[in-house]
Amino acid sequence: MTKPAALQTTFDPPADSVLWRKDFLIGVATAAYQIEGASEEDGRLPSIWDTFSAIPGKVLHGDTGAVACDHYHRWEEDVELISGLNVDAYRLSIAWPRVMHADGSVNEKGIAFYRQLLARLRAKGLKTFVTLYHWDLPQHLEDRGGWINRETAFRFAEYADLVSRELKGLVDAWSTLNEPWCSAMHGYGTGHHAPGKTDNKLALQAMHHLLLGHGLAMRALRRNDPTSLKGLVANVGRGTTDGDTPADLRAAELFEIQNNDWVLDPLLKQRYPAGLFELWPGTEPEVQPGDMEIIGEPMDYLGINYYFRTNVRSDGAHGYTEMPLEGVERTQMGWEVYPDGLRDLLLGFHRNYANLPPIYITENGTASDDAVVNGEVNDAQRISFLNRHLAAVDEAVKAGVKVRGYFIWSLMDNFEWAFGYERRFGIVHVDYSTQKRTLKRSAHLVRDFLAKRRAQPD
Ligand code: IFM
Repeated sequence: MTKPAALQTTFDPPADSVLWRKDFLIGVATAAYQIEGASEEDGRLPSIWDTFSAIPGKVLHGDTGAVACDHYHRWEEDVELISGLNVDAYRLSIAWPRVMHADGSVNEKGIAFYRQLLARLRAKGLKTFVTLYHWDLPQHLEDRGGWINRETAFRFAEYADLVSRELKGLVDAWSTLNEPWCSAMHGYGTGHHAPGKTDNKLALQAMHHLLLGHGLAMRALRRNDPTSLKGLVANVGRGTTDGDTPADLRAAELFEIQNNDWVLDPLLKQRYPAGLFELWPGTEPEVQPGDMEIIGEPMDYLGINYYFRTNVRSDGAHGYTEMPLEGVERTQMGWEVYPDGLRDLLLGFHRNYANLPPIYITENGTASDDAVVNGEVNDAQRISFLNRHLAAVDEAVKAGVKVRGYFIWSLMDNFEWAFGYERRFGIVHVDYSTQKRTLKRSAHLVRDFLAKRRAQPD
């Protein structure tokens, strides 16, 4: 499926690129369930992903996060790995079921793990970007309705309160949620993710409670840790059409309303976009007075995760249907490589939201079928992907969008949710039978570029 392309295999941004600026943060990212393993250790409670991945047929090859990259035991080696890449920052997530008992009290062993990890990262001079919720809801909360239950938003705020009291001073930037679109849509709409429900109306309600939880958590974070940055990480998708009818053009708009505005409008305009209910009539969530003001709590930054573009056409009714383009470059996930989409979305958000906070690209990267050959991993497609997406960010910055940094997804190969361990997103290869980490060629190039940048006079 991947179109053979002339792949760029060096990493050498032009002299006027924002990448050379030392205050433009470059980092790598991971998430707890995808790398930690140790799913039953030190009092960690089961999460919805432990339950979901144990159901036959839900995850490719029956993979689970029980061991993953064994980061819980290998964190010291992994901090050395990150620090050796010369990056400025590391983005990680905290496992809610590891740090909070079911009665709401702190699990001392769980919080101690993150305290020592964050302290070591800081000691190495790395900035810490910490996500509170990257999809691993404690199972006991799912048993009471999960994100369909309004109460979960309040439990989330209590969790944010506890963690920010415990870890205050060790975090440079907090993110409340990672990709609420995926939690709501894949968790409750398509059912591809835990907890595996399949009803768009539930997805709309889950989204409302996720966003309400975000707003309540923002207030707790601000109270407990006033000097850190606070925000949310949203995944966004570019939707275009190769059709030429007004209905096709509207289909592309509806795609972006569903994928982007559904999350960004409530956060930045305190309302859901009307087009969402044009697409899915009768799915309006229950909203209580005051909810939208809580959701619209001002953010210090917005995290943007971008991966690909989707081509759509009108479905002949009120919606869109996906029409994959032929002859385009695709990744191991089957996703189209489309760097212009990142630039265009950033420019669009800049135009559309007067109160858009500064942006960090909190995830961007690609999966490829990488293997170690004679001790080396030549991930040419990833090198080309990173070069072109970073160039797109540079274009957006030059056009006036305030982008402050960029995180590669991911530091290392890990548990790619419903695709298990088959899909490799890391710039570091992981051999899951030995847990050996091997720097891919992309990691060598990023490391060497950042060493050169550091050596430049200020
Ligand atoms: O691996 C995921 C990550 O957890 C969330 N954003 C997208 C990545 C690639 O699918």
